[in-house]
Formats: sequence, structure tokens, C-alpha cells
Amino acid sequence: MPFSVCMRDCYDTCSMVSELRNGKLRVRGNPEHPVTAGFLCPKGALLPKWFHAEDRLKIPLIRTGERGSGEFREVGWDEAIKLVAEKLRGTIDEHGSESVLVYQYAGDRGVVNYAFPLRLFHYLNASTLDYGICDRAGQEALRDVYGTAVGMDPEKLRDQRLIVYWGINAFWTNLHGFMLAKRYGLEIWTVDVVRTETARRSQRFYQIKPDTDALFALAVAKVIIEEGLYDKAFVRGNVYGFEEFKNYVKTLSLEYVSRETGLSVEMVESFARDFAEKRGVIHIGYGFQRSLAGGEAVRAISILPALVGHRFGFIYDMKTIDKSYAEGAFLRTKPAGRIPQMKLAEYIERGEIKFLYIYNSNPLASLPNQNRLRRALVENDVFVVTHDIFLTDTALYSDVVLPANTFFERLDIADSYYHRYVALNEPVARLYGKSNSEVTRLLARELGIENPHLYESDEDVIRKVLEINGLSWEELKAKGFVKVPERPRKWKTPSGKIEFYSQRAMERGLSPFPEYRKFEGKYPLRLLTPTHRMTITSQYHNTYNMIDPNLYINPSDARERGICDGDAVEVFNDHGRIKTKAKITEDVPPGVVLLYKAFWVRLLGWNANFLTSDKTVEKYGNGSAYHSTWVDVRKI
Ligand SMILES: Nc1nc2c(c(=O)[nH]1)N[C@H]1C(S)=C(S)[C@@H](COP(=O)(O)OP(=O)(O)OC[C@H]3O[C@@H](n4cnc5c(=O)[nH]c(N)nc54)[C@H](O)[C@@H]3O)O[C@H]1N2
Ligand SMILES: Nc1nc2c(c(=O)[nH]1)N[C@H]1C(S)=C(S)[C@@H](COP(=O)(O)OP(=O)(O)OC[C@H]3O[C@@H](n4cnc5c(=O)[nH]c(N)nc54)[C@H](O)[C@@H]3O)O[C@H]1N2
Ligand SMILES: [Mo]
Repeated sequence: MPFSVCMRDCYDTCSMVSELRNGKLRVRGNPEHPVTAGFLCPKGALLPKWFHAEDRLKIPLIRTGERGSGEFREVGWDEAIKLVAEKLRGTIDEHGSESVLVYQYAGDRGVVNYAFPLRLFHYLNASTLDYGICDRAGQEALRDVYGTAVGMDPEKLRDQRLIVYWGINAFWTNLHGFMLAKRYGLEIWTVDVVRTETARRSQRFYQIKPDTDALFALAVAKVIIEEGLYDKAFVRGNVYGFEEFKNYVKTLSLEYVSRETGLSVEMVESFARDFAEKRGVIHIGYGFQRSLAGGEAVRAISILPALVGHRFGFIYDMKTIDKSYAEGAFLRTKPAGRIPQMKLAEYIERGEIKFLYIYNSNPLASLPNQNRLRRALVENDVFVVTHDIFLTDTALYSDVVLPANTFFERLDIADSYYHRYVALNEPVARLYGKSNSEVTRLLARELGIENPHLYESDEDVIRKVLEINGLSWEELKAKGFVKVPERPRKWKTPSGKIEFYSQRAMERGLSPFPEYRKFEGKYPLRLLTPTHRMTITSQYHNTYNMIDPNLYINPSDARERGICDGDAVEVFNDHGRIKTKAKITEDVPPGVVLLYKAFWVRLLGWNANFLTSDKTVEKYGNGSAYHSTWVDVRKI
């Protein structure tokens, strides 16, 4: 039976065993894979429904009506590819290669299907993205402190006693990681603004006010240091700037910390004492760092595991293999114009993008400030091509729509940003559409390009990537996965140590110590838009039909506005307004409301990203700041 990999943008990257029985796909978790451990999450278990979905795109489309009207005509592949190639060539001739932007993300994480199309755009010297949508601020913050965002191999949790889920709803977003921690018998704590499913399943829950994480972490560090609970030998040998940091936290008043964070002084102290005693590991979430306070918060939190003697006592990112061969940046003859992902609308408005090629992403659901983005697309001269499995909101706004196939229909491999396994994905059956690499080859041929790198087969690319990384194709074929061994690592910071006093941060004009800063908006309620249990960002909304459109609001905020449970409400700010239903709950604290992220406007009529802020965390790589959004709510 073929091995598959769930290619979703998710920590777990599960290995699966698939089967086609009477033309119907069946999937199960690979029982041999140490992290997948033979079970799938509720989304993964429904993958056959996604694969066989009636509404999958089957035939290429060319726009006939107004942009966004949904009026298209169906055409053959030849005609569609010819038009795309013609426009691509025309745009480059008229406006230069930088005016072409390839916009992609992790809709499919297969090494070939993620990277191969980039070969074409590198060959053409087109602009590429400077990614900022997801985990960027934290990446920069961890590089400031450790020189890398790659933390602990989660299988090493086996020897640990405590894991803190800080700003991550792991039970929903990293279920196999959560179960791993459970199997290893770790104590689990959660730090979150919202009483999530993960919080409910934790031994301790620290319900913190938004944006105050840096302050909480600094206070915990203060207590650990001043009570002498830190690992003195480790700190002496491995930390740069400890004395300066100690002086920095000295002046912090725990009463002030308590008022700001909403946690009592006793809670701060017991966190510090027990964390030090149990030598805790921290899984630093992606979700919570998507705010203006995100970078500073990750910097402060990441100091705690080092204080108790861990070399890399955090979990954030994992990079096991070098995938650059698949992407082929070596095909460029000019350095890439990099466009900050979060500033797509701005660059279109400025007339800098004339041709947009989108695959593996649904930016008209996932990017913030959708009114601005849609206006930019309608009002400016930009040719948009989208390659997707479904007629998404992005596809609706495109000039050409190309049907993609799914990972069940092709060969690929995938690594994980959480664990150290690379897994094999074999084709099970073919239904509709073409893979990302197939479309790339068709476009290259139509453009008359002769370079052999654009015609390399998927298997050859995979074998070469494995060879570069010293991994065995035979072992992968036999087991469906291989573990990438860990090499000894040093801290690649300017001092060669863990920097509590960060020289790299100073070079960007930041304080050498993490800082707590307050942010306020024009409207009274903070809008959080975290992940939903049954979707991966915008995916599966159409196929599983299990979304939750409620606005979650605290009883006190509801009462103030005369809102009862189930009432129709309008949520609004200067970016936009949406109408939905209120759900009253103590799970969100006063002053905070919650909508789940990035549903399809086409199906629901709205999307939280009509409200979210497109500001970025500038000094942290222009990372996104979705959670730095303020709104008000009224009953309608
Ligand atoms: N089911 C499911 N799984 C997914 C995804 C999905 O859409 N659905 N998406 C995948 C992707 S792309 C990603 S990046 C990851 C994201 O995985 P997570 O990091 O788990 O994602 P979020 O739910 O966005 O954010 C986590 C938590 O941050 C909290 N939070 C918000 N502001 C603050 C704050 O100021 N302080 C603290 N301490 N907490 C705060 C939110 O309440 C939320 O519970 O999940 C991946 N896995
Ligand atoms: N409000 C708010 N918005 C957010 C966030 C938030 O916390 N709050 N989180 C952000 C985060 S963390 C992320 S990572 C982004 C993700 O945002 P996106 O990158 O837009 O991710 P998805 O919504 O998963 O969309 C992926 C698309 O790829 C398509 N696809 C899947 N497989 C293939 C394939 O093999 N080939 C092709 N051509 N297409 C394929 C899917 O059908 C889907 O339409 O969203 C961000 N948006
Ligand atoms: Mo993400």
C-alpha cells in the first residue's frame, strides 16, 4: 500500500498509509512513525472527502466578467498555458522581470510541489516573497538570542518533566506533539489569553492579558535569578550579558507585573520556582507572536529555558534538510527583488507588480485588510494567475485559474517544522488537475526555455535532494520515513553564546534587552483571530463544512452592549465590518473578542481578515500583526 504524507501547513507532517478500494480513498496514520503513532487528527481522517470533493477544479478558466464577478469561460490546458506564457513574456518586455511576482506559501509542503515552480521564476529573474505571514517575528527574535530559531527535537521531551505551551493551542494545531508529551508523561502548562482546549487539558493555565507576555517572562526571570534558582554553571559558561540582564530585571515590580498581566504575584512566583525546579521546556507558539508585541515577547520567553540550563530548551522551528536544490535559486542571473509578503496590497497600489502568479496559497482569505487588497487588485493593472485545487476567493479574483491536483496524485517528500522525520508520499490515484511541477514544465516549454533544470522529473529532484542530505532513498521507500540525525550545534550569535544582551537586536535599533511595550487601538475590544479546529487556515472550509462563525465575547462586554447569546451582531473598525452571531463565554476575558481565522468569503459572506490590521512588526522582518486589531461590536 502506498505511503502518503499529509502535506498541510501543520506542525505534525503525518505519515499515512493509503489505499484505493473500489475507487474510494482510505487513509490511516502510519503506526510505525514515532510522531504520527498510528492515528490522524480529525481533519486528516477526513482527507478522502477532500480528495473526492465534487467541487474540485477540473478545467482551466479564463475570466470573462469583472474581476471578482465569478464569470469565466472554460478552456483547454493549451489555451490557458498559452495565454499565461504570452502575458508573462509581454509583462517582462514592457515592465521588466521585477514586475512579475510569484506568491506562494505552504498550502502543500511537499519539497517538489512547494519549490519547483520557483525554478521558473528564478530563471526569469522575477520577484519573490520575503515571507512574513506566519512565524517571522519569532524567527528573528530567536536568532537574536540563540542565533537560530531551531530548537529541541521533540522526541527529546522523553527525558523532560515539564512542557509549557506558550501562546499555542497545541491540542488543535499540534495534536501529535501534544500526545507525544502526554505519552512521555510530562506535566503540561499553558499560557494563553483564551481558555483553549489545550488550556483545559493542562495541569496549570496562566490566563494572561494580550501583549503582556514579555513582561510576564521578564518577571519570571527576575524571580529565578533573585532567588538563586538558575543553573549557575551553565549560565557562566554559555550566556552573554547575564549581569547586565540581571540589573535590567532588578527594577521590575511584581505588583506592576501583576496589574498588567492579570496574573497574581503568587502565580508569577510559583511559575518561576516550579519551572526552575522542573527545568521546563517551552513550546513557543506561532499564533501569539503575530502581534506588534510578538518579537519582544519571544525574545523574553526564550531566555527562560537557558536560565534553567537548557542549551536549546525551546521548540519553535525545525530545519532538518537543505531543500535549496529543488528551488533552484542558482538559475537567477540577477539578485531577487524581495517583496514583503504582508505588503502585497501596497506594492500593487504602487504599480510595482504587474503579473502575479499564485500557487499553494489563498491570499484573498489569509492576508489582512482584505478591503484594501481587493481594491488594489480591482483598481490596478495586474494580471493574476492562480493555480489551486478549488475555486477559492483568490481564484475568483484571477484572470486565469489552473486546476491543481492533490498530494494523493503524485510523488513527493516532506520534512516537518516540528519533528526530525522526512516522509515519502507516493501517488495513489489520479483524478483531476496538474501538479505544481507539471504546470511549471508546461509554462517553461511554452516560453521556449531550454534549460534542463526546468524539465527535471519529480523523482530526480527528490533523489538529488536526498543525496545532498545524505539520506537513503531505499530506506525511505521501505519504511515511508527516515529520521534526520542531529549534528552538534553552536550558537551562531555575535558572541558565540546565548545572548541575554542581544547585539543583533541592537544593530536593528532595538534595546539589547526584550522590552514590554503597550499598544492601543482606536476601538475598545481586542480582536483575536486564531486557528480553527477543522480547517488549516482557509482549507477544508468548503469540503468539511464544519466551521464555527461565532463571535466569542465575554459576558461583561456583551452586557454593556445589550447583547444576548445567539444575537446577530456587527463587528467593525476602520478597515471594515462583518455581520455574524454572538456567543457569550467566559473563555475569552473582558476586553477581548474572538473570530476564527480565514474562512471563505464566497461561502460565508465574510472573513475575519476584513477587520485585521496589515501593520507589520517592522524590526522583526515585517512579521504579521493580525492580533493587533481593535474593533467594536453592536447588536443588530
Ligand atoms: N487545526 C488547525 N491546525 C493548524 C492550523 C489551522 O488553521 N488549524 N494552522 C497551522 C498554522 S499555519 C500555524 S502557523 C499553526 C498555528 O498554531 P497556534 O500557534 O496554536 O495558532 P493560533 O491558534 O493562531 O494561536 C495560538 C494561541 O495564541 C493565543 N494568543 C493570542 N494573543 C496572545 C497573547 O498576546 N499572548 C498569549 N500568551 N497568547 C495569545 C490565542 O488565544 C491562541 O489560542 O497551526 C498550524 N496548525
Ligand atoms: N486573521 C488571521 N489570518 C491569518 C492568520 C491568523 O492567525 N489570523 N494566520 C496566518 C498564517 S499563520 C498562515 S501560515 C497563513 C496561511 O495562508 P495561506 O497560505 O493562504 O494558506 P491556506 O489557507 O492553507 O491556503 C492554501 C491554498 O493552497 C491550495 N493548495 C493545497 N494544495 C495545493 C497544491 O498541491 N497545489 C496548489 N497549486 N495549490 C494547493 C489550497 O487549496 C488553498 O487554497 O494565513 C495567515 N492568516
Ligand atoms: Mo502559519
